[in-house]
Amino acid sequence: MPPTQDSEDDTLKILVATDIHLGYAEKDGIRGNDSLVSFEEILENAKKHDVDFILLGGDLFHENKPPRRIMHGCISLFRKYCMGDKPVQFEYLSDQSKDFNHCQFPYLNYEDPNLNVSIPVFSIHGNHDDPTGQGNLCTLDILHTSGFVNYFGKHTSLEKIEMSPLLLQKGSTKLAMYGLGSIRDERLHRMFLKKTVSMLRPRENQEEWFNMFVIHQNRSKHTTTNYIPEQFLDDFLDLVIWGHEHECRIEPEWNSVQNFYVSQPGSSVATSLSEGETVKKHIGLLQIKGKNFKMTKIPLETVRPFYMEDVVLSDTSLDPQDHNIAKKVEAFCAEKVEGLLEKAESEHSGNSKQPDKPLIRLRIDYSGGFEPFSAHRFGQKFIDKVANPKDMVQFQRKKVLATKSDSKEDMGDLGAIKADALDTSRVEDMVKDYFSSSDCKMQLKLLTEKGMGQAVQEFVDKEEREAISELVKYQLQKTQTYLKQRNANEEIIDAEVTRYKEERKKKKEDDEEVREAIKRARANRSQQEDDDEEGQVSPLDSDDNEEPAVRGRGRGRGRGRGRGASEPKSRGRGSRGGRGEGTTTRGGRGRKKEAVVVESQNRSIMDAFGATSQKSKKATSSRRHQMPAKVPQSSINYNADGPAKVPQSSIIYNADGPAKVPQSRIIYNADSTPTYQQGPCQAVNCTLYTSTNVHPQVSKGPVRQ
Ligand SMILES: [Mn+2]
Repeated sequence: MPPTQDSEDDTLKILVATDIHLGYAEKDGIRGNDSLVSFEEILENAKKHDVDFILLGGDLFHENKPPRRIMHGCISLFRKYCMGDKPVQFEYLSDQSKDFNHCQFPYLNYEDPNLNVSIPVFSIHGNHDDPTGQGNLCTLDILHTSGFVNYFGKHTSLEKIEMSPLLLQKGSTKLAMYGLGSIRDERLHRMFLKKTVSMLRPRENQEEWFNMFVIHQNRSKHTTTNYIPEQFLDDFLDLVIWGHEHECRIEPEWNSVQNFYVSQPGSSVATSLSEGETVKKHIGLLQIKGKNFKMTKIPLETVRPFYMEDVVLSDTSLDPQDHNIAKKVEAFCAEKVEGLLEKAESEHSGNSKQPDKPLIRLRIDYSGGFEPFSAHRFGQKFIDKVANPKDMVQFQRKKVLATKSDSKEDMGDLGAIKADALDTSRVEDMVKDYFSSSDCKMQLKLLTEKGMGQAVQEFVDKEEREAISELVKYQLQKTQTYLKQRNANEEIIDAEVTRYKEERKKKKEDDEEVREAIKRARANRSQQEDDDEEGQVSPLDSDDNEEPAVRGRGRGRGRGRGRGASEPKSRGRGSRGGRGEGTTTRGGRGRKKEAVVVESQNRSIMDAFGATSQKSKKATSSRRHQMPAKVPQSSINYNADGPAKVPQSSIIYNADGPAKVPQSRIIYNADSTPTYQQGPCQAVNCTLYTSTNVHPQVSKGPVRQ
């Protein structure tokens, strides 16, 4: 039933999306445009559904410094879909100059007389596109200043976060929208515990406001402190839009302890071949009327299909003793892939922009005497049919657990649990674990574990490719200088090195060292990027096309269940550097050289190590891979005459903002207590959620499934 005109006037319509990751696998000849294509679909939907505004929950960009082509694509799309004459239908009640005081133009883009905005976009930043460097800026600052986005939720104080909401009103509906851009989970966790995070509420007519919070943090428990429990959040909230986790759980989930709903839209592009990413991608049409809301799931039709299947060889009729077993195993797996390809064909959305070549991942458990086969050779067979021929298969073995019976079911479960636990680890923690639990030979003598962990994190999250090699170089240099000063001779050199390392650890010099290393890495990078302008293409760099295990998987992105594998400690140093094929040669079992195994569990770290050293060698040639020819910009029609309202050439910088900025009419009150009760509606599947005056008799079950 179409809503009546009356209710339209009172209903705020918001298009909700998070984790668009523009520029993911940007250099991949096949997948290079996936993120932009889906982004266009998202914006098309905003236009089609005639929303009041678009709300983005962080990680609009995959990289902190997105390539020019990606930034250009993004701006082109914003310009195509979000500019125009359509009037903005809601009122803004809070003080713009305060809400956006971190921005050069501290006011809303649609209130700028020089801009003609039809669909305002509100966004917080994520962990991939967070503010860094001089001026503490991020891509959203650029988009805010250029008038395409209203960037909110930037809190720079490390001691205290005080969130005041953006206050919007449409008809009788009043929305208080809180936002918090991504902060390192540990730090934010600590701040919550110290009670230094607070949310301000309008003092008057508190119960009339619908309170929504947009956050971009780990939601699932990784280690004890690197996630944000829902219980930390204020219970006066009605709805939390949770960004960062890539699995689509957009259907609002009722948290009966906190009495609010959580909706986790998930990403619009798969950035890892993990289970969470196989869930069908959606965005949401959020309608808020009074204290009620309705979240309508909109399936994304242009997302590249991704299928994953587990194969347990010992559960099949295959016999490991068979003299021809290697061939048979491979044929068996090829058949599985064919099956998935058929499925992909039959499930194609019909949208011409949805790519035909799916992502495929087979997780092959080869325990029970089977041998892995060459992932590379296997992938070659599907090079024309699959988007990721290089990393289709992942081999893993179940750990033999002495205490348990070897019933396969038991093993399966345990394996899964184990895998899950490992997957959710953060890179830093994994580095620390790796060095502290490995035997003496593996422990670091000269480098500090913490510094190394941070450098790896930087490599992963920001793709600061030189971070690790620069840290190594820098720490080495410092140690050499120290040894020279102390005239250390050969006999005492080991002891001196250890001593020096301990001293630095005590003085917490690693932090400073990492900063310095990253500074150097960045300097290197800009140098290389200049060199890249020469347009050289290095065939050696084809591994850039890989979805690297390290790319942005840290901090719980994608929930990466697929990464778990057994034998965490069994891999020697010889397994480094296997990033190129997404495979790793394992030593020690007399296996043929071509038997390659993807054991992803430590892979990201080890590959990061290996890849960095490779990168630094290669760096002088070129880091640019083939530029995909098909760029979605082609779908944008440029108008030679320009838009009707051509902006004036002279921009007047006005610190006070334009005259139209409404004065703050709202008085905030930090310690108000909510007086109303919220609860779920009766039927789980009913589309209309209400958040007031309903007793939560029907529990929607635990928040985490
Ligand atoms: Mn994220």
